[in-house]
Amino acid sequence: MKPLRTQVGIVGAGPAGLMLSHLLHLHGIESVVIETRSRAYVEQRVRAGVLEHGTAELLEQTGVDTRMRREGLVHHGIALRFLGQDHRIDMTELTGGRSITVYGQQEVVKDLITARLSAGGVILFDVDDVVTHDVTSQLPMLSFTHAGERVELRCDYIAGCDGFHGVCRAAIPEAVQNVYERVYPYAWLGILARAKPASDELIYSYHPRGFALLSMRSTEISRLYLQVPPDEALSDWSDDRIWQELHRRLDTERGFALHEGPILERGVTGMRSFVVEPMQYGRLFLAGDAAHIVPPTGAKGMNLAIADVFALSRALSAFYRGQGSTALENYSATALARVWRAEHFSWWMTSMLHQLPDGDPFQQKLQLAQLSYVVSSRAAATSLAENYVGLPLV
Ligand code: FAS
Ligand code: PHB
Repeated sequence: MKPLRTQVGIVGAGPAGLMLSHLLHLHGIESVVIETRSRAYVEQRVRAGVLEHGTAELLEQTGVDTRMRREGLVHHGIALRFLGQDHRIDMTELTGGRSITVYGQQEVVKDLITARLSAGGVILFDVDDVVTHDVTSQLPMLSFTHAGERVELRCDYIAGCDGFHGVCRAAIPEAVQNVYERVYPYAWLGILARAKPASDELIYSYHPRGFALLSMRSTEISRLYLQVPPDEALSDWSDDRIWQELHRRLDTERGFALHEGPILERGVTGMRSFVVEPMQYGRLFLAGDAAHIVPPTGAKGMNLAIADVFALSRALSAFYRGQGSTALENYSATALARVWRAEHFSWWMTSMLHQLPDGDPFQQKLQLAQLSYVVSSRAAATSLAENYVGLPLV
């Protein structure tokens, strides 16, 4: 048994865990990150693609923005496409200068790993059998196997950043947990293709056959999504079928030249809303997908993880500076206020843009009325814009 000691034990090397370790380091607080997967795996895992204004600013303010500023695409608007017409939402104009940056989550992960290791940070990859211990004591512990050796890591605090399928949420007794959940009757089939994006900005397309999204990763790589049934088998979708359906759902009255190309990555992602309250128990704090999930329609998942750890890092910094533990005690309430705002926005965008399985005509009329209102009312467009670019970090 190998004993280790640190101030904050962080479970998970995704955006939440890595950003937390980076922020704590800048506050002079030591942490150890433990991750089940390999470095290569976490750095190639294709997931989110949109950074909120505040997320991009935080990367810049904390010195991990060089590649993002070089390779990321700053966008000032998105298009809502319905009834064969495009309607641009000028988010920068509506929000007084805020924008989004299109930059893959795996790139953020790479940049944060590089920053942590360059600063002498400790990230243990390929760990197994992680167990939380004594989370209500003054000295909680993480035990795990690493390089064939069982390790006991004593910490002042544990941050559960291990995603929806991690182990940390279970450290909160079920009798203490309040779970809120909604599973949607559809999923997203997503592809990454070596094809020049057919639009400079993202296009959210409402279509009777189902929702489609045109996004991108660079001027040469397209990221595209199709609404499919929740239990859809990827094997039922040939390349031709994928492109044909994308052409149909993204077409407009004037015609739309969607560029095809080799599909580099594909996958089906289920859609759910999920929140566990509280996001803390004893000296365990949950952040990111370990505590909440949003449907990806609002591009909130990764950004919410960053917002959680921004709040947690400030609370831990206050404690270690001798300013007491009030901010730590209030972490869950602070984080949940933003979580529920993002949960609502993600549910609202998802409900407005996706077809119900039964093709309910009343629902379709409501959706078209909502879309028409959003693109014709400055107040409604401003509400969408300020939620999409992200509210200021607190
Ligand atoms: P993550 O899941 O990213 O990271 C958790 C880490 O903990 C992982 O590296 C995992 O290997 C590790 N881990 C798990 N169990 C562990 C254990 N027991 N011990 C140690 N480590 C452990 N969001 C968007 O905004 N837009 C999108 O398009 C989008 N697409 C997505 C597609 C998929 C398939 C998935 C699953 C999610 C998608 N998301 C998207 C949401 C996603 O980006 C998350 O919100 C984001 O990864 C959250 O970051 P973390 O909280 O760090 O969790
Ligand atoms: C992406 O580029 O992966 C992306 C963009 C916007 C979304 C979801 C995913 O709402």
